[in-house]
Amino acid sequence: MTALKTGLAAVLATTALTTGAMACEITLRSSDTHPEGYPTVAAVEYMGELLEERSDGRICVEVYHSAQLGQEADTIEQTQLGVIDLNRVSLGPFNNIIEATKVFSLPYIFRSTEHMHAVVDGEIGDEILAEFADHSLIGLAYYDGGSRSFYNSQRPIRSIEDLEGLSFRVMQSDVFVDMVNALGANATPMPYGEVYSSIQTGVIDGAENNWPSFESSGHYEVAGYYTLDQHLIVPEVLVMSEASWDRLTPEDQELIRQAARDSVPHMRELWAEREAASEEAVRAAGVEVITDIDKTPFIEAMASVYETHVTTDQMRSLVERIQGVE
Ligand code: GTR
Repeated sequence: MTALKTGLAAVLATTALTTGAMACEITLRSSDTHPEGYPTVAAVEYMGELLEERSDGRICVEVYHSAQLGQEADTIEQTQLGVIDLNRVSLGPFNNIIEATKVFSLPYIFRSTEHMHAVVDGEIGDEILAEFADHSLIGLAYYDGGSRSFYNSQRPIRSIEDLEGLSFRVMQSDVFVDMVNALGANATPMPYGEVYSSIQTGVIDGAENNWPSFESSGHYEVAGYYTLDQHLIVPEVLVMSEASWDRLTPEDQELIRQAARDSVPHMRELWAEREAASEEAVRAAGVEVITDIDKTPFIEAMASVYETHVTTDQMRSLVERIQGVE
């Protein structure tokens, strides 16, 4: 925490949402764990360009990529406090804070990326975004996060049996801990930034993620087996600090909301390109990719995760409605 504070203090020399800085009257500081050029980083930069143009240069966005402002769970707290204005994160780290976000983090809840798009672009997506308001945050938009699969340093995983005894890092969410344990493996929640060295030193055997993250994090260098079981399609989310939001006029709030929405189609294009490029790079590096996998036992093993986490009427109804979306 002290290290985090020192790091943040160094980067954020002044308070958030400064006025009068350079040509911009309002500068929104945005956090992202991914490096420059990653689709989420590029999408928020694009949103900033739209905003600057539409506000005649008054409103600007500065993206602090590569976890410069901290690991996701910490940056979420900082955003709730108003130290960080905008934050692009996975929905996963919100699971333990906002119960309804769990519904998009349930294994195999979405049949495909198209199904996920239909859900988040519709009224269910809006309902979940509205939930952030009770937690000092404004939900602005959903971004793509591909599908997540297991990778490890030990052996090719071709069935659930092969997972037994291996330890996998998961995002800090009880849903993901229960998911990995239900498959007979051991879950270790830890920040993204610690995964590479933890696999390298044998603290854990592997982790799970999408193609672009597997590639850009370099995890493929230390985990040579990637099994496309595609257990999760977790959307990413762009949120704003309510404290920063409340300091803006309704007109400027609307500009931000609209620019965030308008960055989504661009983000989806960038994502599709990067997914293909990352897959090519990882395969070229010699990673063994296991694609001939029967997902049925994986899906069946998830029943206990649903039993544990889908316990309220709200959650049950959300699951049913999601399944009913074409
Ligand atoms: C990535 C996601 C990040 C972060 C990371 C993780 O796919 O884009 O926001 O959540 O996974 O596993 O921590």
